[in-house]
Amino acid sequence: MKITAARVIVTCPGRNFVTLKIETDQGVYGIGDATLNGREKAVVAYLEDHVVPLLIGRDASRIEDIWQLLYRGAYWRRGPITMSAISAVDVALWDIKGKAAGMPVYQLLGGASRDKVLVYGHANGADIEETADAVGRYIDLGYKAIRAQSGIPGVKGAYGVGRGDLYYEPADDALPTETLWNTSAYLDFAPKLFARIRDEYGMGVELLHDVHHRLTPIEAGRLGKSLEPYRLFWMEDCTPAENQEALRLVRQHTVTPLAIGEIFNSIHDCRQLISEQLIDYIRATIVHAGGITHLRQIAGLAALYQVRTGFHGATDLSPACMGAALNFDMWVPNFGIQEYMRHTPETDAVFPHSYHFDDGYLHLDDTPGIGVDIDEQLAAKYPYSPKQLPIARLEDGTMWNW
Ligand code: EZ4
Ligand code: CO
Repeated sequence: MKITAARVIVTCPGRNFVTLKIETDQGVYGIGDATLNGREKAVVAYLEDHVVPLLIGRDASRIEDIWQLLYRGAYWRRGPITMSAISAVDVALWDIKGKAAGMPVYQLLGGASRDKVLVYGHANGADIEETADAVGRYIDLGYKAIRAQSGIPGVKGAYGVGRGDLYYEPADDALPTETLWNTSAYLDFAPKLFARIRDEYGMGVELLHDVHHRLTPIEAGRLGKSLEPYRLFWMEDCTPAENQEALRLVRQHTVTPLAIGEIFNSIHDCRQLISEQLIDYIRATIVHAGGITHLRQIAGLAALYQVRTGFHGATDLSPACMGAALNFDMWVPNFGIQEYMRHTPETDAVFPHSYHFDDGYLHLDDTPGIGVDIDEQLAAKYPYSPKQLPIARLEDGTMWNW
C-alpha cells in the first residue's frame, strides 16, 4: 500500500487544530493530530516542507521504519516541533493500518485490557464556592474523577479558571495575555479549597489538581504535604521538570502522588523520573511525544516501575489525538486515567468520532483505525486565527512559569 498524498489541514472551530491526512493508492486514508498550541504554524511548515516530500511513494504499512526515518533521518532529534510532526505521521499510519485490517487500533496493539476508559473532568470557578459547586455539577454528570482549579484571592488570573462551565481555553489572543502569580497566596489557599470540597462531597470521588509548573521543589513538597489529608489522585506539574533530579526533593517531603509530562516529547525527558520512581503518572501523550510508536516505549518503561499513564487531554489536543489516545488507553496494561476536557460542538462537528462519554468513562466501539475523521468542507469554514498561550509574571514584573 503506497502513500500517494499527504496534506496538512489547519482549522479553527473556536481554537486552532492542525491535522495531517495521508492518502494511499488503495483508497484508504488516515489522519493524525499535529496541534502544538500557540506554535501551530511551525509544525505546519515542518510537515509541509520537510516531511510530506519524504512520505510520497513509501509503503504505508511500514510504520516503524517511517518513524525511524523521520527521527534518525532528520539528524536533529527531539523537540516539540519535530516530535509533533512525527506523531501526526505515526497516528495517520496506525489509522490506515487499522482501517486496512478492519480493526480498531487497540486490537493491533494487543487487544483490550479493559472495557472502558476512566477519565477526569475539569471543575473550576472564580473562588472556593464556585469551584465547589462546579465539582458538584461534575459529580452529577457522572464523573468519578475531577480536577479542581480555583481563582485565588490576590492572584490575577490563576491557572485553570475557565470562562465557560464545560470548556476551558487558555490561548485567547494573538499576543499573550499577562497574568500575575503569587506563590504565598496560593500555598495558603490550595489546602482550604480541597478541605472545602472533601467536606461537602466526602472521600468517594477522585480529586486531581494541576500546579502548572508554578512552584520550586521545596514549595512543591510543602503543598503536597498540606494536601495529604484530602487524598488527591494526583498533584500535577508541581515544579518544572527539565531538571528531573528536582523531584527527589519533592518526594522526600510528601506522599501525594505526582503526575508530570504533558510538555515532554521523548522518553529521555522522563527516563530518570520513571526509573527512580519520582513520579506516579506519566502525562506524555500521543500528539507531542512521537505518536503511538514512541508512547508504547514510554509506557513499557513506566510499567517496570509501577508508573501508570495519565495522558494529557486538554482541548488543544484534537479529537484525532483523543481517538488515538483512547485506543492506546484501552490496550496499555499500566493505564491510570485519561484527561478529558470536552471539545466544543463546533470542534466535534469538524471531527466526527466514535468515542462517547457515559457515567465517568469514555467508551470506544469497533470502528476501524482511531475512530475519528475530519470533515474537510466544514474545516475549511474556520480559517486559522493566530492565538498564543498566556504568560505569568510576579508582582514585581519578573517572568514566571505560566
Ligand atoms: O495548559 O494544554 O493539564 N492540562 C493542562 C493544559 C495546558 C494546555 C496548554 O496548551 O495543563 O490545560
Ligand atoms: Co497540566
